[in-house]
Amino acid sequence: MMAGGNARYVRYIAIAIFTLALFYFVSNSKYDAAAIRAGITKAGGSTQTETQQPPTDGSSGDTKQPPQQKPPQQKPPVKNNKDGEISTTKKPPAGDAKEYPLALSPEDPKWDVDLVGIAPGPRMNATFVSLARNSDVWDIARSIRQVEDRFNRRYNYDWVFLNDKPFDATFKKVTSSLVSGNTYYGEIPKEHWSFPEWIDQEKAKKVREDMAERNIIYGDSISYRHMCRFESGFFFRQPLMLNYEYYWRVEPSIELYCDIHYDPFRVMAETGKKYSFVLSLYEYVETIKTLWDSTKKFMKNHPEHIAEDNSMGFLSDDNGDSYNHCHFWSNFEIGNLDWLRSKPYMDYFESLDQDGGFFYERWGDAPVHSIAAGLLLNKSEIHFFNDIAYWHVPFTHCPTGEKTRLALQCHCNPKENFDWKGYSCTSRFFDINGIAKPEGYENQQD
Ligand SMILES: Nc1nc2c(ncn2[C@@H]2O[C@H](COP(=O)(O)OP(=O)(O)OP(=O)(O)O)[C@@H](O)[C@H]2O)c(=O)[nH]1
Ligand SMILES: [Mg+2]
Repeated sequence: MMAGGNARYVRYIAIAIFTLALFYFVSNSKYDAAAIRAGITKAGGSTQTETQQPPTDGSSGDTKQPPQQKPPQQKPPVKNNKDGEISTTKKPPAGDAKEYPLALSPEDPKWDVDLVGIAPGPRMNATFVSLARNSDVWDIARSIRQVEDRFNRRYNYDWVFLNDKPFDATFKKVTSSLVSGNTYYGEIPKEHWSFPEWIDQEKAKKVREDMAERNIIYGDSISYRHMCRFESGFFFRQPLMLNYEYYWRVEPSIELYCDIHYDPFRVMAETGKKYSFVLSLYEYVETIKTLWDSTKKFMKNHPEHIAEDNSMGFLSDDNGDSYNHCHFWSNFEIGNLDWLRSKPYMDYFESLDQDGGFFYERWGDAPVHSIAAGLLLNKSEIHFFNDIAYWHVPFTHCPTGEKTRLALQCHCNPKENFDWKGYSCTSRFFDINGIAKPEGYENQQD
């Protein structure tokens, strides 16, 4: 009994020693492996762990995935450094040279593999839209490149081009090569780009001559007037536009200064917005002398169209008696086409069109859209996109707040931000909506 008991103790001790030895070797070998891997990474080579991750933004096959499919993690981690500023840690892409051969010309394999990473998530029924002449081709090309680089290369929304003349082959070739979505080209019918029969041609001519004498910008232009009327009442009714619910208007020679990280169309759809802007200002009074009188007449004739919680406070300082000339700058707009096609908007446009101010004055589509949005929509349906940094000669919207600008990799000069300067109406928009102004706005007032 005693001898059997001793043998058991010896066996227990032997097992314990063996287990300890095993644990020692295993833990030691783990330590070695970690140290070696760290050494390789520093030298710039690849490791097992890294090659299992996606090589770079939008690796091969990504472009063919439906947008709903979740793509690999694409953003490098963002972290705060010692000073609390945002910094982005960027690693060189992993993958060996054999798997990713240098592609120096379009004929080489994998030429366009790394350029486009498709954003996950749903797409809205939306399109970009540009009214342009054939001669605008290089200016619109510049705009498209900006929009694609900062946003659409990851979303691939369509682009509709409209013109009062047929687009030529160069225009189509250049623009379709730049747009990542489908491109469509529409010719505007004559009735949407001409004088309505009720316009007194003599009277209209005298106005143009008078405005030319007084050096009112575009005052003597007939085509500019057709353009303003078309943008006010017809672009959303073109057959190509009937396919869509949301639009984003893009003009030639604009700039986008920051990455757009989310889908603005989706913001519109999911938060019930119908109209949006990035810049607002006072209209040149000489061009819209009787626009408010016409608007008041419309309000009287159609009280049923005026929204209960409207933005009259943005448009008027005396509760609607007179217009303060504030408007959203319509060379940028993201909006809902169904709203523009709705009875309230159409009744407003037709009432203005009958009054003839597109030709007897020089009413712009910006005040027309703005007054319509201000009166026919509830406040909650109008959105200010602080994140979309934008320039159209001569004004800049550069997001207020350094944190935002760094995170969005903006390249605009914050000093040029127009938002809080005296001639902007954006401050008023914040006030009537009870939105707190962003930190630092006081330093950008002049
Ligand atoms: N097809 C066509 N498009 C036009 C015509 N006139 C203007 N446009 C377009 O209408 C939009 C507004 O015209 P712009 O000339 O940019 O007018 P603006 O923005 O008031 O003035 P700018 O300071 O010159 O930009 C742009 O997208 C132009 O390309 C025209 O006669 N035909
Ligand atoms: Mg323009």
